[in-house]
Order: sequence, then structure tokens, then C-alpha cells
Amino acid sequence: MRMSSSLPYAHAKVGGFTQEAPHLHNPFTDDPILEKVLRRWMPQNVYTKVAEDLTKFGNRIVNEIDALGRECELHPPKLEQYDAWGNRVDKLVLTPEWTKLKRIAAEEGLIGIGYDPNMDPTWRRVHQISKLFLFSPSAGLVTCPLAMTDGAAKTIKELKLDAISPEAKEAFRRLTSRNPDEAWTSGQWMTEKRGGSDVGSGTDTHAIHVDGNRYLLNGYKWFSSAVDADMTFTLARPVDSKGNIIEGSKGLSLFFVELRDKKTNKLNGIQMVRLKNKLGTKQLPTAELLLDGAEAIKVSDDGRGVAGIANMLNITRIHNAYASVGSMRRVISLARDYATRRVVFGQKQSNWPLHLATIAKLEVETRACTLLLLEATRLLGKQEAGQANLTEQLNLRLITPVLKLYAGKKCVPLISEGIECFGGQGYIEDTGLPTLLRDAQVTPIWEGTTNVLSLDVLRVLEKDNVAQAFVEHIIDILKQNKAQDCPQLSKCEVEVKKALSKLTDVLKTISSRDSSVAGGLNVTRCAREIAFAFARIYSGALLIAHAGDPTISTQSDKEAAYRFVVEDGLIDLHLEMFSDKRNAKDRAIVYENFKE
Ligand code: UCC
Ligand code: FAD
Repeated sequence: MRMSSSLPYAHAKVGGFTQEAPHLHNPFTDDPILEKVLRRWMPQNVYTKVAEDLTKFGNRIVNEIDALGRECELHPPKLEQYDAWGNRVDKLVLTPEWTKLKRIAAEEGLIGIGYDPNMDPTWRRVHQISKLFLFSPSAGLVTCPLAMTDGAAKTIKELKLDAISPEAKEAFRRLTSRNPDEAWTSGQWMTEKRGGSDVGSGTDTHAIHVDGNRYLLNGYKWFSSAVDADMTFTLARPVDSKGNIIEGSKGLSLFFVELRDKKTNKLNGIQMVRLKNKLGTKQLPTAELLLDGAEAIKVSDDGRGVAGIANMLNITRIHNAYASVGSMRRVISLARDYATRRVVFGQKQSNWPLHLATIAKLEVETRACTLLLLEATRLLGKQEAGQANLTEQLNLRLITPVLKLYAGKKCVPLISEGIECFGGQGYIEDTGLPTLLRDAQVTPIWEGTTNVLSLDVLRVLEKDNVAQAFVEHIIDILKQNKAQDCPQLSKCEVEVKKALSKLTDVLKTISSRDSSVAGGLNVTRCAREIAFAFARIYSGALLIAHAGDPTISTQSDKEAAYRFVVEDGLIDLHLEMFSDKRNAKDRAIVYENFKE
């Protein structure tokens, strides 16, 4: 019989057991493939410097950055519209950790590396995006303004705005600066109340001409993230001397706006109407903005607004992808660590075959997405270095929306499964784990929804030779498999080639309309499945090439390739899916028992 004083739950005691929390490891050295990809791709001297930087940065994430990101979640931004005397002030109250993270981002060159003339132009994008991939799940969503900052710098560069506008020249210097006292961030204001996907119909911001390329903007921007930015690019409709505008996307031009007056620091004809109350991304100030005579500079030809801002979109979409994949990697990293600390039914989680099988599935998908992300980044680097041939350029344009939509779509259920690995603790706010899931849900939505990006893939396929360039590129990647004696990889190769030929057959049939299916074919209704086929075939080929390089690969790399390619399959496309007749059937299913 025990004395009552030794009872484990008496009085203020809460029992003798405390579950050890998962440990955050250096995300670079903990990642099973990132370092190996860099070693495989980069020249030795570049690799050495990059690996050293990423290792150091990984330590900084563990020791400093992760806690700052957590504080941003706990202390979301607030908007104070009026001061005590009733003056309209629109003051954003930001936690100091947000500001600190922006300073760290500049110091670490998270944008600067991508444009650094002293770094190898071929590899600086891979270096930059790898670093952001490590940063993202700890970054308190500072990655959002960084994405738009990178997109803005790219837009200035591609449209050669620095040559025509001293303001844009100065903006480029600041957007890419590593000096936290000088560095700027940018916004990207496209979405209005009528629509964020269809900006051609949705934009009713009007631009009144002042002189030269100077205008005043009047409109309402419905979602404007990271509104503590210094500048933004936005779309508006120039009003001609007779007061007319052109409807549709042909009436849109691109404008450069600085948010505050340099001398007074007052907002430039902008009112912050309210901050959005969001499911996630709570760290991030996303505002509705009234533009009431905001001074702006037109930086595109009339009617070329969408084409101009597309320069930004293709960069922010790659950023979006590292956010998706970075969170996938983070949840797995924490879950596999936790599995070595949590005992269930008498043994560690990591010893239960079913638990291991659950995480292994997540791991295979995450490796595929990581390789696709790095590949898009590699092509971007080559293109910017002026070294990409036409095939590579076409593949970069194709893979950018494919990567964004595929990673965005995969990450939400994957992170949800990852959260379940922690049982009830995964649902508890103090652990920080729920943040991963709610922040993941935005990645398929912003920067183009899954459907809209699938339609962008079709837009790309309309260009000459894109499908052919894809086939050539995949065959080239498969040639990198040096393990010809490995039966697992040989089987994978066969499956990739089969899927490739099925995809091209389907695309040919649809484009020629020479179909055995009765009735018409509708391509757009299967745009998602087409985009997914591109993603899975491309990732499958990359997994094979990675696993087939004896200098870096392990047996697990081969196993991962086999499971992704052969066991899970690469393509789910049948001509019947494209039949027009299914539209009516879809309508009947969706609207059964519905009264308008
Ligand atoms: O959500 C937003 C910010 C969130 C915060 C940032 C987070 C980043 C990640 C952070 C990580 C944590 S900003 C809002 C994003 N909005 C969108 O993404 C819009 C989605 N909608 C589309 O993408 C549509 O497809 C539109 C708006 C592009 C469709 O417009 P149009 O005018 O109907 O399209 P058109 O007529 O087909 O295209 C007009 C021109 C064409 O060029 P030309 O005239 O030379 O033939 C197209 O080829 O634009 C060209 N174009 C492109 N070019 C259209 N899209 C692209 C593209 N992606 N790349 C190159
Ligand atoms: P809709 O276009 O109404 O889409 C609704 C649904 O219809 C989606 O499922 C979509 O896939 C589908 N759909 C649309 N068109 C088609 C089609 N042709 N065929 C089939 N399906 C279709 N925007 C900015 O400009 N700047 C920002 O800083 C910004 N920050 C944001 C921050 C957050 C947290 C969020 C959630 C959004 C932000 N946005 C921002 C807006 C975002 O880019 C848009 O919400 C997004 O592009 C979708 O536009 P929408 O909301 O109008 O949706």
C-alpha cells in the first residue's frame, strides 16, 4: 500500500510522464535528397559554397528563425485605422519578429542571391530556392512578401524597366539588396471583388492620365497581401481623353506604385479598409485597399498588363511550390523524429510496420515534389544565364504551372496525414503543428487555383512543339540513369515511356478531334488530369535519374522511384473522360435536388 503523498495524481501533481516533443533538426542536413541533388548537379566549387551556406542557415533556422516564425503566428498583425483624435492613420501594427524575419531575409540574401552578379548565374536560382525551401516552414509567412519581391525584381528585369524609369531602377536595387536598412518588399495587386482568376473581367480600377507615364489610380483591391510593402505592381484600365476604357484583359495595363510618400511616409492615395480574417496565413497582413488617387507609373504598353504581370506570376508560382513542398518535408521530418520518441502499445511508433508504411508513402510523394521543384529552379537558372536551349525554355514554361498546381494539391492531404502521426497532439495549437495545415490550404488557391493553372497548361500546349519538347526532355532525363543493370529502375523506365506515349496519343487525338468517342471532345474538362500526368511523368523521370546515379543514390532512392512510378502509376487519362456528354451527366450529379 502506497502513502497518499506518493500518489501520482494527488493535489497539484499531473502524473509522472511527459511526452518528449519532436525535435526540429537542421532542415538541410536532415533532408534525405536535397544535398545529394546539389552534389550531383553543381560544379564542385559551387556545391561546396552552397552546401556550407545551407548548413549554416539550417542551424540558424533551428536556433533562431523557427522561434521568430512562431511568434508571428501568435501575434498576428492588426490595423488601427484611426488615432485617438479621430484622424485616419491606417497604422499596421506588426510584431517585431515579423520585422526581424524580413531583416534576416535580406541579410541572408534570400532574394539577393537570385540576382547576385558575383555568383554563378546558372546555379544561383537553385541556391536561392533551396534556401527558401528550408526557410519557409519556419518563416512566419515572410516568404509571401519575399515571393512577390522576387517577382517584382524579375518583372523590372524582364521588361527592362530600369532603363526607362529611375524609380524602377532604384526599386530593383532595393528589392535585391542584402542590406536590411535599404531592402524593400513588394506587393502584387491583381484580385478585385469580381475576380482573382479572371482579372480581365474582374478589374475595374481606372487609371486617370496625369502626364507622361504618370497616372492616378482609383479602385478597390480585394486581396492585398503583405501590405507593409514598399511598392507594388498592379493592373488598371487607362481612361482615354474621352473618358472611355477598354473592357477585358486587352484594356489592362501594368502600373508601378510606391505605397508611401518618401518624405512624409503617408500612404499614397491608399486606404486600408480592413485586414482579412483568414483560415490560415494569420501571420500575414492581407488587406482590402481602396485606391483613391494613388500615384502610379504605367510600365507596360496599353493592353499588355496581363502579359507584363505574368513575369511576376511565373516566379511567385515557383515560390508557392517551395512553400507547399517545404511544409510537406517539415511535417515528415517532425513525424519521423517523433516516431522514435513516442511509445504506443508497448513499442516505439517507429517499430510499427503500419506507422512506417504511412510515413513512407508521404516520403515518396515528397521526394517526387522536391525533385520537380529543384528541376524547375534549375531550368530557371539556365534560362536566366542564357544557357537554356529552346526545349528547356519550353519545358520551364510548361513545368511552372504544373509544379505549382501539383505540389499545392498534394500538400494539403499529405500534411493532414502528417499531423495525424502526432495523434491528438497534432491538433493542439501550442505544438505549432496546426499552423502547417492551415497555411498549406492557401497554396492551391492563391497565385492561380488548380483549375486556372490547369487551363494555363493547356494555354502552353497550344504553342508549337511544347508536347514534343516535353517528350525529348523526358527521354534525355531517362538517359541519365546509369544503373542499367537495376531491374527496378528498368521497369520504371518502361512505365515512364508507356505513360509518355499514352499522354502524347491522347493529346494528339484531342487536338485532331479524330476520336472514337461518340460526340465532341472537351479538352478543358480534363485539364487537371492532363496537368497531373505531366507532373507525375516528369517527377517519375527525375526520381529514376536520381536513383540511377551511383555517386549519390541509395537503395531507398530506387525503392522510392519504383513505388512512385510503378506501384502508384503515372497517368489516369482515357478518351471517354473528355466526352462532351459527360458535362450533362456532371451537371445532373452536381445539381440533383437543387432549386435555383
Ligand atoms: O495571389 C496572389 C498573391 C499571393 C501572395 C504571394 C504568395 C506567393 C507564394 C508564397 C509562398 C509562401 S496574387 C494574384 C495571383 N493571381 C493569379 O495568379 C491570376 C490567376 N489567373 C490567371 O493566371 C489567368 O490565366 C490570367 C489572369 C493570366 C488570364 O488572363 P487573360 O488575359 O484572360 O489571359 P490571356 O489572354 O490568355 O493572356 C494574356 C497574355 C497572353 O500573351 P500574348 O498576348 O502575348 O499572347 C498570354 O500568353 O498573357 C500571357 N500569359 C502568360 N505568359 C498569361 N499567363 C501567362 C504566364 N503564366 N506566363 C507567360
Ligand atoms: P474564383 O476565380 O472565383 O474561383 C473559384 C473557383 O472557381 C475555384 O475553384 C477555381 O478553380 C474555379 N474556376 C475559376 N475559373 C475557372 C474556369 N475557367 N474553369 C474551371 N474552374 C474555374 N490576390 C492578389 O492579387 N494579391 C494578393 O496579395 C493576394 N493575396 C491573397 C491572400 C490570401 C490569403 C488569399 C486566400 C488570396 C489572396 N489573393 C491575392 C487572391 C487570390 O489570388 C485569388 O483568391 C485566387 O487567384 C482565386 O481567385 P478568386 O478568389 O476570384 O476565385
